[in-house]
Amino acid sequence: MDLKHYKPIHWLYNLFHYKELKHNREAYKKYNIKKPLIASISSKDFPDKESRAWLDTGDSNLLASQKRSFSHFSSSIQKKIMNWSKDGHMILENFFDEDTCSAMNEEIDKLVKSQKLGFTQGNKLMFANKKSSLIKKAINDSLLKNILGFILDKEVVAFQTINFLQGSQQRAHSDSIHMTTYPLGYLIAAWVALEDVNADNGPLFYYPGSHKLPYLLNSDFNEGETFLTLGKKDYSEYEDVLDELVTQHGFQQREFHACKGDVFIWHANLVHGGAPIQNKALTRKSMVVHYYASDVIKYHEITERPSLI
Ligand SMILES: O=C(O)CCC(=O)C(=O)O
Repeated sequence: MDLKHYKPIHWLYNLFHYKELKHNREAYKKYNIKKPLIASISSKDFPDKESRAWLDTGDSNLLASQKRSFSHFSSSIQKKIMNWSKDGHMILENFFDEDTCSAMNEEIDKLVKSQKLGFTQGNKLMFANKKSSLIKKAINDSLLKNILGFILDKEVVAFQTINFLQGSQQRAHSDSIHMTTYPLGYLIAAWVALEDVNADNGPLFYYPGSHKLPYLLNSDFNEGETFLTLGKKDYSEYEDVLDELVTQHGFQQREFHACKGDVFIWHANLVHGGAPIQNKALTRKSMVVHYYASDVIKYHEITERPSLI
């Protein structure tokens, strides 16, 4: 069996990355989690199964305008924020200009050529934000962070970037199983089109309204977990259960056909993925940035590993 199946391997790894776990310290105190920061953590460690982000339990259409900072946004952004609870996503057209997108593409090319950035899991270029000040600056754009922070009603911190040169063709999933928070709902993602995207080059797909599905957690698809080992099921079991749920509820798939510079923001629980690439000769340059609210517990539900930030 794969060594990663054994939790003590993770504990040891975490010990060597202790500094990157300190972000969880205050939240462990706040939520009364009596575990070392290096220990495995998952939804079964949280007695309260009901806590959620404010716009999961309340409606942005009613609540957003009650916050003073709401008036700082343009009327177009205000409208998008008000629709957040209903839609679970938002499109910011032409958010990054042509030059900024081209500079990001050049930066990625340079990092790949110099082998400072390599492909993982087939087609992912991860953490360019740690290698490039230009990309770091773009993902910390103040308007973008203000919108994300408003939606979560908390300060947000970028956890990772993933750049794709071609469509991801990833099956439907919600990010909350990969980047889980306690309370639930405190992750948010911004997907940036670094070139035009249409049906040919494997667009992002999503299911509007699917963020209202129950958050799937280990207990919904996995079993056989022990103190020392993770559950026996593979990740594909999760994808199967989610596919079934989406079909049962009759959600309609939509594709995001984007212009270079557009940004698509999605809710932690919005079901999305990468559509098949119709023309394999085409690139689909994009970057997704996952942001956490800074003061919640942040971890990976499937492997029970606390996030390293
Ligand atoms: O860019 C895509 O095609 C999908 C990316 C994605 O699903 C993710 O990063 O969570």
